[in-house]
Amino acid sequence: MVHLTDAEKALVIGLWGKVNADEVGAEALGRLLIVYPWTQRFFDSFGDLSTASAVMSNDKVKAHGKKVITSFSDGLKHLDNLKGTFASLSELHCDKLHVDPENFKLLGNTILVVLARNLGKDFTPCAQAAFQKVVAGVATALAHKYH
Ligand code: HNI
Repeated sequence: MVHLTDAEKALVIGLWGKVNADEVGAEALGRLLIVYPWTQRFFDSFGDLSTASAVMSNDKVKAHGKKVITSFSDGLKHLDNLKGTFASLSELHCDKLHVDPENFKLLGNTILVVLARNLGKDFTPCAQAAFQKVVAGVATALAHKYH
């Protein structure tokens, strides 16, 4: 279970308000597909993913990144109940989408990279630690219903 102190929660919510979440989602999903190209197998209907620039300018990647990050943002409002919040999405990714849950950790990593780029000096070691807990908590919650 992820546990954030009240100060960490406030830090996370405050910093999240400073970034353009849709852009973070699109860039994080794009980076996932580039850095870990085997993740492309889940998105064979997305068209051209053959080069880094094709991935980053692909409208379906952008739209799906936005969808994923909207759900992630919703999780930030429920940091004390991530498992409940992501229960049905966990079932969907397991039963219907057959996404290996290791991929949730990989996406968490690319979200951190994009936050670091966007927040610059505001992404202090405390903020990094707090967000690291959040992405780990979301990944654990999304994997919770796997069987
Ligand atoms: Ni994910 C669909 C949320 C990580 C592969 N995913 C969704 C939807 C949401 C969502 C919301 C839309 C559900 C619906 O249509 O009802 N995904 C999330 C979140 C994370 C995540 C919050 C992690 C933070 N998904 C991943 C990862 C992969 C992934 C890491 C694969 C590498 N997701 C999918 C696929 C779909 C999907 C595939 C269906 C896409 C489609 O529309 O065909």
